[in-house]
Amino acid sequence: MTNPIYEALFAPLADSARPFLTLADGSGISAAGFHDQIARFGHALRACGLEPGDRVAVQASKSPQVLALYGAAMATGIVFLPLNTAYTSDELEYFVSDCGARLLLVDPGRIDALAPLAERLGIVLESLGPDGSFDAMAVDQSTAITPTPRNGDDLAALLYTSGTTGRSKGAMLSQNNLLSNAETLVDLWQFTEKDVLLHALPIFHTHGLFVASNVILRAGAQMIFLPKFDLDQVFGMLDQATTMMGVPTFYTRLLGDPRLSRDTVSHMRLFISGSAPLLAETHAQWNDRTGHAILERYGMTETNMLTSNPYAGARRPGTVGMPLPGVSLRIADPDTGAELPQGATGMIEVKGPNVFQGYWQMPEKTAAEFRADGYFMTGDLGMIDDQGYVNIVGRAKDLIISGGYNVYPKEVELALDDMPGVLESAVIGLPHPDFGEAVVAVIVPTGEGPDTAQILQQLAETLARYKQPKAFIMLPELPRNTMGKVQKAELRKTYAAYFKETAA
Ligand code: MCA
Ligand code: AMP
Repeated sequence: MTNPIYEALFAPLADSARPFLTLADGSGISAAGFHDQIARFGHALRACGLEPGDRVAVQASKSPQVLALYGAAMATGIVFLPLNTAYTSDELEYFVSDCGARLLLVDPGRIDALAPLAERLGIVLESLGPDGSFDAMAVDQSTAITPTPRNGDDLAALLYTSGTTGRSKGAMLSQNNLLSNAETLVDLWQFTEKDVLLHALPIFHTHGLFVASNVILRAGAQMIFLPKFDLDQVFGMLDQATTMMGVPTFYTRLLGDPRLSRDTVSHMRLFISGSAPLLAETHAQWNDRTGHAILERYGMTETNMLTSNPYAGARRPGTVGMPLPGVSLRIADPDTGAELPQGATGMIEVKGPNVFQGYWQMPEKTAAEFRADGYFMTGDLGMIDDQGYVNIVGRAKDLIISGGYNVYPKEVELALDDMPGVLESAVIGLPHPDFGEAVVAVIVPTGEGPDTAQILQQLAETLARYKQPKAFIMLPELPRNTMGKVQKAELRKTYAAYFKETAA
């Protein structure tokens, strides 16, 4: 094969009149029409001077164009770097300069604001989407493309994940990492060309891009491609879908809507949840209300998907199921790496064709997260029960997952500690009815203490909105152990009911 991922996922779209995408306004894009766009974009990438192995970064609103750009990057061997649209210019600058992107594509309305950044970094800046300058460059290009030869170990995408020490790391994903996982998931979840996936996830992270889109492409299926998760749009299109993938917030919001009933979802084949823990309570409510058992699975940016509840067997609430075929998963002593007996709790460690190639230009960080025998340490604490189901029981990493987005407390604390009126801070995740966990800043003030409105205003310049605290708690001092380490677990316990109480 000349270019495995292109051949397996995108080439089959060419010359096929079958529907591929249905958009929120009801209009459709055929498989062949989408492939034409991939080809045109591929030529435009080459015309911008990009060579195989170069990076193209994109921070643009969800659209078929962004998905076609992904296909074009795969066809031309250019490394795809999608970025959360919530990132501020400061965050964007770090990612783009760290990976040495040659081209940055953004929404048309952002060109003026980002022109100085592009000039400073010496990168080409174009706009993507309707009226985009990149689209204009592509419009007259050929709809036939010869893919650039690649092999399975070549880099396909770079996805940045925040680090516990503050600096984000670019996870390097090869063609085989992505393709092997898509093939496994298509088989396991029994996707076929008859499926229509309701796609309301963002496409700048693994869940919406690689799990959802790659599975659909590999299965030759189609998607209802919504710009974001919006209850009215979801209920408006659900009758045309057979499957949906979402983060737990999708399911709790749907449960909060009176339109959800057995009737509205009786035609659906499968609901899948991931990216954050799905409460057993949500699983049970969904089952009662709709008759469907949500299938929960678990993965990471660095590894794609790792485990899944079974398609045919029992989907057990509060568990993430069994390791995927081809994935070796063990529970190990976090300090020594020694494998622990079944039933013990320890670090979840994994190995398989889905596990990434390392962090971009960070060999020491990469080495620090792999054991000598090649297992990757996920930072999640788990236990395998007597029926082989993996239970995630905690995290060895200091991480908050809010509505499926990861927030590393250290990054927020570093920003807070620099602010006037803040002596020190501890950022924690507290249970939240909508986001699962919400970011909360516990602050030890100096003097009269900080003005929280001013803090939020200042944070808005540097941190994406979803990373900003949803609440502030002022304390005279932080609880510490005898070693002087802040006891975040104690803070989480003390304020566990914070959002329940504030909502009451
Ligand atoms: C939006 N806001 C958030 C979040 N999203 N705050 C905290 N956490 C969030 N996730 C902010 C908005 O900026 C806004 O702030 C306020 O909250 C309310 O916005 P709302 O309109 O409710 O937000 P939304 O547009 O409905 O978004 C909520 C969402 C969205 C639908 C849950 O966050 C989402 O699509 N999440 C999916 C994330 C995802 O795909 N993760 C996969 C990562 P204000 O009004 O104050 O300005 S991949 C991964 O984790 C691994 C690999 C895996 O296993 O999948
Ligand atoms: P990310 O770095 O965005 O790829 O997030 C990966 C992390 O999300 C994992 O290490 C887990 O902590 C968490 N995660 C993903 N899926 C699940 C799930 N089903 N249940 C609990 N945590 C999950």
